[in-house]
Amino acid sequence: MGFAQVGAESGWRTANTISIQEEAEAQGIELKFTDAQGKQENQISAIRSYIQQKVDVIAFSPVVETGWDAVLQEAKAAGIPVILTDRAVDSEDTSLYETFLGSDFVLEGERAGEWLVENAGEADTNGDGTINVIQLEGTTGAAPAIDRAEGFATAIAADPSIEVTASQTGDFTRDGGKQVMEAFLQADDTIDVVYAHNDDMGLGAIEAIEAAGLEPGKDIKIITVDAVKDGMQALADGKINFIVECNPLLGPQLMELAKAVVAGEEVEPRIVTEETTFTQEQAKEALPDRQY
Ligand code: GYE
Repeated sequence: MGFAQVGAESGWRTANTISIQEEAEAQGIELKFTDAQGKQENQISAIRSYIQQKVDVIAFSPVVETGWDAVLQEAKAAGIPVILTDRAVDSEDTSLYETFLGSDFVLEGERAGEWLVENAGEADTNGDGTINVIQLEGTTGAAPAIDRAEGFATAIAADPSIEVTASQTGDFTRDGGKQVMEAFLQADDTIDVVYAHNDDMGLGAIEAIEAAGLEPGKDIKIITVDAVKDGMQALADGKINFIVECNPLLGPQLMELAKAVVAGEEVEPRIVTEETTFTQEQAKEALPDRQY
């Protein structure tokens, strides 16, 4: 298997990489692994090199949604099956890949927004009747950034007092979240809620909020996605208010799918990962057994 990974931008990504590497070894699959450092052109050249090396199967997690048709056509022409994992491509020709294994990111965004609608009263931290939300977006053009924004917007439309007043990318990194949040805090003193597309950006925002002399989780409510250990710890500590889970442990299912595809078996075109959500109380219970 040739696997073209996005990079090492977050705790989620690290857990995902470990899951893939460990499971390949456990199942006796020879894994050629590359880290694209967040760049689509690096992923494309990794995929081209896997085609040249005539691997049996290519799997990858596309950095962004668009711009994959040419390289996927090359793989198809070479007779090498492709499996998409974690993130999707927007190619109209679905014969370019065998299956897509990963989360429903729109649903994740909806779950984040629904929690806010249900907890709108307590989220209005300055009591002015409107709930001003700052959105920290994932990587521009990435499926989870696009879909988590869309799902959230759909859910909060149920309550006209909730409004996303500013939205900017923090590139799914802790540093990115911190920097964007610092700028937002300087420009606006009416922020009630931060909705971060992943835990790492939320954790960066916490640093910025504390540096500004405010209390994260109280003065400003924080909602994130992923539920990696550091995020869950911050949730249990009361600094994050709600986390929507996104499961990175895709290795076992990916390797099973790869074997089936290489054996010429039909596989389901879309396999959705099962996920849950966590409140502060639930995080305290779940933390001791959390694997990642
Ligand atoms: O939520 C984020 C990571 O594609 C689901 O990418 C993944 C996202 C995940 O960097 O932390």
